[in-house]
Amino acid sequence: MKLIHFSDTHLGFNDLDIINELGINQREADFYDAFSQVIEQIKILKPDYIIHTGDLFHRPSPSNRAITFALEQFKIIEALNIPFIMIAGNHSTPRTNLSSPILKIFENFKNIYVSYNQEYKKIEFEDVVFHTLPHMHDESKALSQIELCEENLDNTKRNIMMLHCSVGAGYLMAEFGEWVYPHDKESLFSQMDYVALGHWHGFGKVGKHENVYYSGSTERTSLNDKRNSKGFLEVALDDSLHVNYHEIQIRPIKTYEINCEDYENAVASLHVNDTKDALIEVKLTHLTPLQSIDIQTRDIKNLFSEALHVSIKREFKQTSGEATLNDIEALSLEAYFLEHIKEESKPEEFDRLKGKIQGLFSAYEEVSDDTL
Ligand SMILES: [Mn+2]
Repeated sequence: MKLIHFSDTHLGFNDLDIINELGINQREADFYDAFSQVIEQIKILKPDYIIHTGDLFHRPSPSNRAITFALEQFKIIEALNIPFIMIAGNHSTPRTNLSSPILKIFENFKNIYVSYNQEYKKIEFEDVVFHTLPHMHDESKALSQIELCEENLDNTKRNIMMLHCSVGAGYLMAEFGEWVYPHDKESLFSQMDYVALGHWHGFGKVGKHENVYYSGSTERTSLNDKRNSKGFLEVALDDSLHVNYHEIQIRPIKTYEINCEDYENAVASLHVNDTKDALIEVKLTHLTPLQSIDIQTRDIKNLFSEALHVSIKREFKQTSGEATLNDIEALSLEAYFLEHIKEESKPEEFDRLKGKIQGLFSAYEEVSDDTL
């Protein structure tokens, strides 16, 4: 028996305010592209079942474009005549009953089976039972649902468990309302042929359990996710379990550090090749306040002219001996800042920077003065 396991596709996610030639947010388009790649691979690999372990959409109420895209893709999946089992993740679970669960839109597809009501659901076929546990808000209810799962084990068939949660505290995503699977119920995993997990965005087997896997997400929902490999799992369940990770093509992310104690040399020795269409993060370290004025964001961005996006983090050098700025009655941030620069720099340098600072502050005021 062959399964394709994928997860955390976060359709509708967007970021960075970059619009592509079709008028779509580029990062949003990247997520659609990643999803399509998995579907293309499914057509080739022809599994017996397809499973998705949650966070199909990024939001409980996705945009029209995200819903339209999903319906187009599920029409393709439907035509393959392969059962597709999907559970809700925390991102697709509404927090109140005022909103209807989005996964309900797939109820009328013949080959698509959805589990989303914060309840255990047994989805049964001739040779296999899928024990689905979608995202749960309420931990005591979750426990009763896990017990239902235990009672429904079927020794005459394969048993596959599907969950969207953190197993232990090690796989938390630092999001609101995450579900942590109870440690004393992990023993249930060994009674399953395979445990498919969603929520954690990296691929991996979970600790000591030989049959428990996160497939990871198909794209990165944060620039803090520096993984350059995303994909899906091909799971073979014959005499033994074989899990094969397939990588898809995603936009690369690269990080650079420029040590400003030796700025010129640090810039000269940067390896900026292979940055075409990439997401770039540059960390300026050991900055002094004066350098921070001189080193313009534009200059750094120009070093990576072919990149899709460059984000810059500025880390200041720790200084001892705080100045006497507390004594100054600053009339404005500009005056306060100018006074600080005056203390920190030589007179001729101060004259040069003064104009620049005033220019920056006036530009800021033009932008922020939208109250009129
Ligand atoms: Mn997720």
